[in-house]
Amino acid sequence: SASRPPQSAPRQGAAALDAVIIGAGLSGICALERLNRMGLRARVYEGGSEVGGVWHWNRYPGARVDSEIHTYGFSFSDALLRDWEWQELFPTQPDIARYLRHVVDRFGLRRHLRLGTPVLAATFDEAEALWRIETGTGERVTARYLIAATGTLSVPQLPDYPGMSDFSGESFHTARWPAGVELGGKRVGVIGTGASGVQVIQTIAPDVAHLTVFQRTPTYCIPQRNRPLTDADRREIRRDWTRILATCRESYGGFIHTFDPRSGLAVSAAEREAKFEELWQKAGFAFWFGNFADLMMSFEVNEHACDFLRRKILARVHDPETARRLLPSHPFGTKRVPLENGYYETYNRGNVALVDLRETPIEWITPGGIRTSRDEHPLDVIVYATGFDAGTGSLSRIDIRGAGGLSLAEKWQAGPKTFLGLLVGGFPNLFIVNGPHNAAALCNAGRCIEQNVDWIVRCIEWMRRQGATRVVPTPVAEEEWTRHVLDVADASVLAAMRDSWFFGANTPGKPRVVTIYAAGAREYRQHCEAVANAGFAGLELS
Ligand code: N01
Repeated sequence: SASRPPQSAPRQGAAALDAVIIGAGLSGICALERLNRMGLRARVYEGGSEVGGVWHWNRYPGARVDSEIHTYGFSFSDALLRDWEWQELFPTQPDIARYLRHVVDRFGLRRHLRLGTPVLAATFDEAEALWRIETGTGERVTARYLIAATGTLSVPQLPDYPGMSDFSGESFHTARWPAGVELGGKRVGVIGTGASGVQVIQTIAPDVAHLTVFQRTPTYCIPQRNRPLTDADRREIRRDWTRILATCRESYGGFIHTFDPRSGLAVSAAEREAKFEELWQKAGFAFWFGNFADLMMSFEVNEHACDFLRRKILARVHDPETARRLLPSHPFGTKRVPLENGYYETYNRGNVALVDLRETPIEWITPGGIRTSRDEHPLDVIVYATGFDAGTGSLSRIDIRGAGGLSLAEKWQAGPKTFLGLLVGGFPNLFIVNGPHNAAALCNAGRCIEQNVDWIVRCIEWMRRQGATRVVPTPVAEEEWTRHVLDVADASVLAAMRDSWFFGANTPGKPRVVTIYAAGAREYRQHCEAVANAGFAGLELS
């Protein structure tokens, strides 16, 4: 349980700022707004030239959100909800980036931002109980609390094929899409078929001369069923706002979808099929997070869902050979499920070809294209939709040093160790939003980020009430949470498929350790609340 408050008066006022927040994405903006509202002196450092985080960087054609937008935006202001008019159920990247800029301006947060200013290093000063922060522009500042809002998927991961730098056309990662790229009339290759690859493939196919998709592992994609929002929709959303938020709060993934409480084995085959079809017809992640309650725990139920989705793919793709290559074999949901709008039909186009890298791996990138073990594919543009150094990537690139000079990257070398994904042993006053061991990776980011920030704010308020200057999880608390995260993954269908960013698989040299908390957002929140309600059990104050 929490240690007793210190007897002597804490050192106060030594830090220039109360809090430094690293990153101005959804998490950083949310944390800034809350701390600012509390009256704390908080500042955000952001490497990008604008706010937005993933919505600033991921400017590839077709980038759009996978959460129903009214469940994704900030919930702290009724006025914001009333005034902002979303045009689509799943809006595009430019619309969401515009919304985030609007939030920053409307709530007077811009003066607390330093854009174009990446944080390079942060060192905990034990004598003063504060963080010393250094930025890429040479700024040095001190703060009592360091809030890492650095994102789960913010460091692009490129493959290391021989010859990549010799390619004579244009090549880039989806998350670093350059301005002014013209794809019309060009031969384009896309490597990777995760959520980014699927969005870019289905969007650019009609515009390019020829598109070659290089697929290593097929995934189950489910229909997004995006549509324009009407005035009636917007009225309904505003009217039902409280209920919508409550539903998200009690759901597995922070989405509007909630699991069917029945087991998928407690119903007849016909009922199961009817349920799958009903879910498949719905928008968003209904098929995932609105499915039978044991979808992610029972291999048998999961396989029924996989079989259903494989039949959908076979029915949509005309060429039987291409359809066969698109059929996944891993359990559903063990890789993040992309939402699609006509993705499978893209393969019925005359100008689109699918290369299966399991049959014919890429051998090298030539000046004129991509050479597999079988053919040379001539290309003008190569798009790397190859994902991110997920979970720990952004934090391990900052030189973060805790008590005794301990390096966070070194501490996490064999996999992350955290308490609730929010705090790290040996790193006092460091709070991580939406980091590893958090439910956020399988969650509707808007909702889970707010939950994280609420908890952090509550913890800081509690510290300040006690007159404490230092908070850190006990070794036992950290060990127990880390064990629990691993156990939950082992008990679910996730254990059967470790070739995904959930396990760091796409980043060479990374240990295959689960980085996500798979029990879901609701259970995660209950853990967080139990800790806070028990006087922040597991934390040590001084
Ligand atoms: O990245 P990924 P992403 N050679 O890691 C392949 C979120 N997101 O950018 O599966 C050949 O999922 C790799 O193949 P394999 C979302 O959480 C959200 O698409 O490893 N191929 C895979 O096909 C998502 O999960 C949204 O065998 C290589 C692909 O590249 C996360 O971001 C939109 C390769 C990488 O897929 C990441 O998605 C977009 C290699 N060397 C993203 N290395 C929305 O909400 C990797 N691949 C809408």
